[in-house]
Amino acid sequence: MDASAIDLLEIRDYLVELAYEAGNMMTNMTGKTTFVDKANSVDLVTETDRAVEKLVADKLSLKFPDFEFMGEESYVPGVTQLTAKPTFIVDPIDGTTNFIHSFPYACTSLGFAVGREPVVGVVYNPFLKTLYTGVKGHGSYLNGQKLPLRVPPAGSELTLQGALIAIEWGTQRSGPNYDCKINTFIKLASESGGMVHGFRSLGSAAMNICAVAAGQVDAYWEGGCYAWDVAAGWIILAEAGGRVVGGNPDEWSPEVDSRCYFAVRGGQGSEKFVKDFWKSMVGRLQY
Ligand code: LIP
Repeated sequence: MDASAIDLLEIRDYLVELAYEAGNMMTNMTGKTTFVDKANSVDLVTETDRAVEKLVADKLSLKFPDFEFMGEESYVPGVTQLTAKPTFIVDPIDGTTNFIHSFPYACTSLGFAVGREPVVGVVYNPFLKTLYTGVKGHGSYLNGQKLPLRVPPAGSELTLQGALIAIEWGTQRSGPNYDCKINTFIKLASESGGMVHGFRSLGSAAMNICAVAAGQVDAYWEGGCYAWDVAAGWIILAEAGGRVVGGNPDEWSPEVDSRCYFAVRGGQGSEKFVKDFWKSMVGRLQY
């Protein structure tokens, strides 16, 4: 089914309703819920993650029974596959570690893709009450304000040296991917390397991408997260004039489930910025 045959604005409006319901569950439970490890002691899941995903999945299957669903907590490695069918791609709580610590950068990330392309995104942080929405061809907004919020001065170029870049440690804390990230962070920050303005780590892929869409962060680089972490933010960023390219060099059109991403805001010089970033990488990410 082609996206043009689907009422994307109806999808957005319903996802906004679900986001507010999920947000109420999150604010009621933050700091109180138990949690368990998944891959290791920094890859966490709570009963609220699971409860929110069940609420969202059940309501979506009733409302849109012909569409597929992919969620973080029901994903089965090697079994669950993202097809070209219209699919909701959901992270019930993105920033679970923040949620556990009551650090207010946790959100629910509700994406919708057709032909494996994100076309609707809703990201809601109930702690800061920030609702990001994006629909293909209809722009993207933060609490009703059109994105990007920050537009750099005319004539200014996007360059590594002036960039604020969102990064994440992720859950792999040893091995070649970890080494690639750490050594690339050092090179980007160093006087002889990128001498970037700084790094920010919001602890949520979705919040990082939305900060890029708002123009408040220039880029976000991560390897190891999943389609549900980025699908909603992907279209929110695209509708704000930015784009997601690969987290490894020369990957200009990554798949939403490629697990290696470099999200970049719109602006003059962005293509050279991407190439300069890729040149600064120490090694490649492999997921
Ligand atoms: C998180 C991502 C983040 C990544 C973390 C974790 P979760 O998702 O948003 O970018 O660095 O390891 O995967 O687990 O909070 O939904």
